[in-house]
Amino acid sequence: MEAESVEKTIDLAFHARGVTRRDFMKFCSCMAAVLGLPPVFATQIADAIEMPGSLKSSRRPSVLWLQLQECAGCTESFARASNPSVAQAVLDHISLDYHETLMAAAGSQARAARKAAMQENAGQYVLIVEGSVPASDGGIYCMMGGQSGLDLLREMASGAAFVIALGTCASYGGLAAARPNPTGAQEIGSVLPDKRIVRIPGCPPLGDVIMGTLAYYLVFKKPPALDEEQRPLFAYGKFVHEQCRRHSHYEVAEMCGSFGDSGCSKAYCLFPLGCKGQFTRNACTVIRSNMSASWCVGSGHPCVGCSERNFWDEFTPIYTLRERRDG
Ligand code: FSX
Ligand code: F3S
Repeated sequence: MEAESVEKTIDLAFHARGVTRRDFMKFCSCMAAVLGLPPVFATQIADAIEMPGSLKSSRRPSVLWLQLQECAGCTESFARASNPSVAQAVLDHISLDYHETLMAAAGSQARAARKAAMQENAGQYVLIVEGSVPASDGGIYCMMGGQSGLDLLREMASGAAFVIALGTCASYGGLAAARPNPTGAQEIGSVLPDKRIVRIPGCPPLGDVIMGTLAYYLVFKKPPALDEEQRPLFAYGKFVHEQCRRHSHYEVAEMCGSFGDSGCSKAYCLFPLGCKGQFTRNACTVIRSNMSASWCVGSGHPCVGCSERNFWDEFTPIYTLRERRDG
């Protein structure tokens, strides 16, 4: 694409969503902060999204978003990132070529757009997968246009440069894989053994963590640093409990005893009500959800551990205690 048309495309994408240059730069600064990068990287993120200089002649990176067995919460969360208009404009600009919930096309038109994007960007596109893959009985529990989600996932992953398992369902199987798992739901990695997959768990995951991971990939052409579970360290490096504002109450045993009691009104620790923040790695305390409005514990509800493997089976019933750790 020529330099001038690249500039026009991003201007149009921003204009259509009422996004100013100032909004965009603020968004890039926020992404740098989310990623734990020094402020100077905001310019690099802006450059990578706009593709200036020598990169102006390159194609816009294509993103394909596949929804399997899930509730669309990951998409909702993304749409409620801290600055959704800018995030959406950036996605428009970097070419979100297939997303059944967000795209205007449906049915055969959507499938045609997906096929065209896969062919034109073979080996180069980013694949974001939301939802677990039902593998029992040949994959018949999730069919799209006559094709099983299992087949579609394999087909779409084969040409992807970078695969993101978005949400706890895609990362670990999630709700559909909880006992007794009637559809044989699995994490996507189990049917893509040859692909390196970045996990962004959470039910739903944090919108800014999704965008931050994409922004990092655009700048550095590789995924951010990952932990042993292939989760970005910038978001999953610490336990919720370590950064919780109620931690000081935990340390002196100032606890809520029941919902609505005097401890709750003083925002004491929710551990006796089943808080799983000690066992859960995520950045909710810092990044938060719903346009940075709040997060579970901030709203007075115990952390349910939604970003951990098997949390539906192992962390339930929700309002029951788990063994206490030191610290
Ligand atoms: Fe829902 Fe996504 Fe949970 Fe799963 O988020 S919020 S059930 S992680 O795949 O849509
Ligand atoms: Fe920790 Fe949850 Fe209390 S995160 S500080 S146990 S409210």
